[in-house]
Amino acid sequence: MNNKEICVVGLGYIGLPTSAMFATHGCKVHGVDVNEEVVNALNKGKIVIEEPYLDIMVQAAVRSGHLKADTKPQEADVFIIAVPTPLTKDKKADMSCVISAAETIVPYLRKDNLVILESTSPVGTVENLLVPILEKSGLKVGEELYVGHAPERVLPGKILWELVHNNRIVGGVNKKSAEKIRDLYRIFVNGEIYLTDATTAEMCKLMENTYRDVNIALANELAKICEENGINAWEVIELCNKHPRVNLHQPGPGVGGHCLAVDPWFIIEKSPELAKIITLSRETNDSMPEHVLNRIDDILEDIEGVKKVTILGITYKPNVDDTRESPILKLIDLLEARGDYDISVYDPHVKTYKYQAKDLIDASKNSDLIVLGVNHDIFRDLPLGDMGLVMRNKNLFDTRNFLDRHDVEEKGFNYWLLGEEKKSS
Ligand code: SAJ
Repeated sequence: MNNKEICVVGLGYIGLPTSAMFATHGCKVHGVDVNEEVVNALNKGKIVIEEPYLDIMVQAAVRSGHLKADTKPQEADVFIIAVPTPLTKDKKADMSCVISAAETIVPYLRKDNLVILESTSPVGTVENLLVPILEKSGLKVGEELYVGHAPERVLPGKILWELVHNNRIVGGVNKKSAEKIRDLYRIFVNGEIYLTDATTAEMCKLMENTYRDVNIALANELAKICEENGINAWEVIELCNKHPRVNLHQPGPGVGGHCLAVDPWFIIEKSPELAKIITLSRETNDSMPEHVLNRIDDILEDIEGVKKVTILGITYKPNVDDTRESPILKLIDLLEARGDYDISVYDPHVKTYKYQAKDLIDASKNSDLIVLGVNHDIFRDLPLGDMGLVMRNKNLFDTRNFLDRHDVEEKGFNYWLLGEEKKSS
């Protein structure tokens, strides 16, 4: 089994780690990407994305001769499609990459091949979109060509660990397809592998991220309600979660990333009339940057003229360099649109950004308010004493309940918290 030849189409956040995993477990992996920069870098043992330890693993795989890349597929035992499925402007799944990936592999398909879709996709994609394209090979799907869906479940920042240890769901167009996919992933997966049909696997993947999105929306709604009622939402959550069957999530400035903010729309697209809670949750989470803006307006309402806001952290979650769908970038757009805010930003994880200051002191100069947007570890011990010296007004708004209120207040700041009464304590 470990000497399989595998062709992986799409060398991004999922395709590349998966390729490296198979290659370092003895398989011969032929990676395919439309981006020549990615292909050339990979053939030199280099990567263009940031993920802990992935560079070392890719280098080892390329050096051993088990991993190489090209812009075209080649014949193999297994084909894995791991291309993006982004949202269009009107919140529909853009399946163009899956379609073109499937079409490019058709000429290379042989009897007894296995084709696996890893990309997160709307329900019915394997049966109604992928299979009809693969049938152009002349092979009978389910008998001569095995097909299924093996959605990834890994958390950016922990991808390599989670690829090995997470449980996986594998859905085939028939039982034999699912079993073949399971046997393949067994090469490196230590977690359980559960078999089902392809359509159920598609729905499972979408629902996992939707579950999280809906629960975060509930926490964000609680935060707004607590603000109105003079209660601290974070204390409510902590105490409620002492109940053995309650697991309230964390409120925040919104939900970002390429998964939670996207996948629920694939369900809404198919069943708009029925997906009521899911739609409302998406809207609730998308409303959070504006809610944060309103809080900023309130905090600074007594200041005449242009006000300066310093934003710490612009990524979609802590300790990553990824800004896709970041709610803090949406907040910055809203501040810009107001017209009477000067903005400075400090995020050491992001190399270039228009308002990026050179350090925390530079970012704080003449500022009226520090907004803690992302709870990066590096912000745990802020030099608030020094920052306060160069600020015009010493206000701090914590959108993540991350900083120590007493420490902030001891340094002479007014402390404001998302999910708590609007007045400073
Ligand atoms: N967030 C909150 N409150 C919370 C938890 C998260 O506001 O209580 C926000 C974060 O700040 C961030 C966003 O949600 O903006 C998403 O972060 P995340 O770490 O929850 O998820 P992702 O998007 O990085 O990865 C998710 C994971 N899915 C689940 O945990 C169900 C991952 O396992 C999936 O593989 C990935 O989506 C994917 O590719 O689908």
